[in-house]
Amino acid sequence: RQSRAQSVAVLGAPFSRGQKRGGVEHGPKVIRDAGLIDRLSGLDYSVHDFGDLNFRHLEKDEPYMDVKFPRNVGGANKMLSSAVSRAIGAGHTLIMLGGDHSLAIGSVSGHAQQCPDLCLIWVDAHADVNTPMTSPSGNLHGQPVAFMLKELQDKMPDIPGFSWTKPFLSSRDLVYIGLRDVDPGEHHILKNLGIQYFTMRDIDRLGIQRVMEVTFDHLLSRKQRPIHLSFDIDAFDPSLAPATGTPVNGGLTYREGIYITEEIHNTGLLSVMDLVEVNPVLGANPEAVEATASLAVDVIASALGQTREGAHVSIRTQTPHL
Ligand code: 6HN
Ligand code: MN
Ligand code: MN
Ligand code: MN
Repeated sequence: RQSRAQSVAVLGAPFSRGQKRGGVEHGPKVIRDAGLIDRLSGLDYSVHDFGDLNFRHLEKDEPYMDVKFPRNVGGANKMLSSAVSRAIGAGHTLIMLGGDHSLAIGSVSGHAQQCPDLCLIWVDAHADVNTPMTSPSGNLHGQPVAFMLKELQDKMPDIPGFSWTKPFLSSRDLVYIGLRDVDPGEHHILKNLGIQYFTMRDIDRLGIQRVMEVTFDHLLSRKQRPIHLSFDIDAFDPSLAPATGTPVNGGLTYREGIYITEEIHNTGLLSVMDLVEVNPVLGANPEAVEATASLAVDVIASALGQTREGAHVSIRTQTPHL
């Protein structure tokens, strides 16, 4: 039906300084423990597990304005950016396991180094487009998109740790899905820049099928190009994904989430997927953690072609039992 990259790389980014709660750095481990690599191998890919990045922790990292841990976040993302760029340059489809969502700065920018014409689909309860001036928390996981957008260049101060990166994305090359907790400054940016977004209310009104149709129409109708999918597990309803730092009621159902990733797979254009904000320390019990991690595995597998209708391996050679 569509061409499939033969090679998927998995890269862990155990990092939590984009917000204040410990534990999200264990995301890569619990997602792997939930069986990610076997699931992807079962989909007929050659899977390259690149392991986890080894981020250097900087002791001295005073806030800049209200921005917390700027040098740690900047340094980790610089490292992630080159790792992502290398993996894409080597021809892999890449799955980046976070870690908190500040990691999208490095992931998307590294991807853009290799694929300057990429488009970005951001599945999240939050818009993550605060600037240091609009941020209510000072947490960088609420700000990654502001670092990417060319249109916000003059709104972004020079933050220590970020001299390596420049805005590279146009606001028309971005679509949000799942929003339901948008800060006033973010709402102003979304409206002012005319960004295409679908809140949970929009999903209620239009249905997820129509939402995906309009998403692809917006991003791909002029030309086919690589897709970066940045998937925050808190896009799902907290009943499905409880082990996460900033849960918001009224999120995606399991079927809506899987439909999003199935449709993205069906474009044949998925190039990088981030799966972020799984925090095992915040699960009320082991079952809550397992449910969240196994949901993460399900959406990743679905983005890479696992179907609900089933599939059979194509018959390449005549074998005696056939
Ligand atoms: N995330 N809008 C809030 C803030 O602090 O800027 C929450 C951000 C959440 C970020 O979930 O990746
Ligand atoms: Mn997010
Ligand atoms: Mn979020
Ligand atoms: Mn196959």
